[in-house]
Order: sequence, then C-alpha cells, then structure tokens
Amino acid sequence: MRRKLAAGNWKMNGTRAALSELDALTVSAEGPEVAICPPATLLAEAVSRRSDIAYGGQDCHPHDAGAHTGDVSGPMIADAGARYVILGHSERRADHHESDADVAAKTQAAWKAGLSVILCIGESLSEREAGETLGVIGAQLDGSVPEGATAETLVIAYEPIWAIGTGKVPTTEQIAEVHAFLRSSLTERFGEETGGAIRLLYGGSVKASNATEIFAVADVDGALVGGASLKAADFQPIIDAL
Ligand code: G2H
Repeated sequence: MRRKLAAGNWKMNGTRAALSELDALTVSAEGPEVAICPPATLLAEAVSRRSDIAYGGQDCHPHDAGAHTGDVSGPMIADAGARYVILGHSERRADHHESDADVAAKTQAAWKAGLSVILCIGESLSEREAGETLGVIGAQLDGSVPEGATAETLVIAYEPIWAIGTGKVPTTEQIAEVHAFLRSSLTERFGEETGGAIRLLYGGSVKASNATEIFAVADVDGALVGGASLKAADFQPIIDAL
C-alpha cells in the first residue's frame, strides 16, 4: 500500500513570514503525507516550527562539501532536518543545464546523505506533439535514476514541462498513459515489489479545482504542487482530495 504524498514546491518564493502558512495546514497521521520544500534559507526554521510535516530541499550538489559557491549539499539539507530533496526539476534542467547524468550523481549524493529523492521527469510540448513522450520519459528515467532505488529513497514526479505554471493540465488519459508506463518501467528494472511500491506523483498546475480528477487516475500517488502550495488555503483542499 503506497502512502499518498502531497508535496509543496515553494520554488524561489518566501521569506520567514511565509512560514506562518505552515501553521494553518491541517495534517493527520492517517491521511496523506504532507511535505513542504521551501527555499534552503527557510528549511531549518520550518523543521523546528512544525514536526508533523515533512520537509525537503529543492536541489543538492553532487559533492558533500567544497569550493562550490552558492550551492547546498545533501548532508546540509539532511542536517537541517529534511527528509526529501527535489532533483531534476525541469527548471533546474533548463536554468542550470542539468543533464540526466547530473541528476543521477545528485541522487546518489542525496541517498548517501540519507535523503529520499523526489525525482522529476517530463516532456516538452514539442516532444509531446512529435509523439515522443514515452521515449523521452523512458530515457530520463534510465539516465537519471541510479541502481539501488527503493520505495523509501525514491519518488518519481511526472511533470510535463508545458503544464508547469501555465494552467494547462494534461488529460486524465495522458496522465494515466505516462504513469502506467512509469510503473511498468520501474517494475521491470527494480522488480515487482520495489517497482510496485515507488510512489508516482503528478506535477504541473495542480490546484483545488483539478486535484480530485487527477488523484482518481490509476498510479497517481499524489502531487508535486508549485504555485498552489504557497498559501495554506490553496494547498489544504489538495491535501484533502488525496
Ligand atoms: C511544477 C509544479 C511544482 P506548478 O513545477 O513542481 O509547479 O504547480 O506551479 O505548475
């Protein structure tokens, strides 16, 4: 039985005042797991503010420490009290030219630090229109996910690039096709037990008004939510829809 996960990706939004949004969330041990991935500057304070929410970083460097100005490492994120780190988000792949090999190296570093990785994959609009979606996603999965993945250390987030922050959402058939493909790829590679237990999130313009429909799709175990996770009033109905 896969526990549902509602993960909020605050991206580069929020100063300490934003942490009051955490206080307004209602979560329960019987309900879905709720995780918030705030900017790195807020991680430690968020952890100490409320412990029934899980937290995550938004990226980590492949090395544990060293001369890498501006970067944050897996051990630093773990030390701040986080359980998760988002890796391979399309904004990182685009803004910082991260390749699948880079994401795989970061994933190994995160695992070494004891973090669970929310690993993002997804196709561009031109790739979808060219009928290349499953090929692109399969290549990203093969290239980004190292050997040794487990259900405890890996969550996959399917985020079609054209649906991120745009208000456009794939049809439930399109989401179902990709999630079924991800499930069969993972079971083929990691075996029925592990591949069947790894959680698959959908991400891209999830909001209260579409969450119920998306969560009804087979093999959708939750969501990675950007804009609609910034305010508790927007995020709560998504949590409650799981
Ligand atoms: C996709 C998502 C969260 P949004 O990037 O990762 O953002 O919900 O704003 O489309």
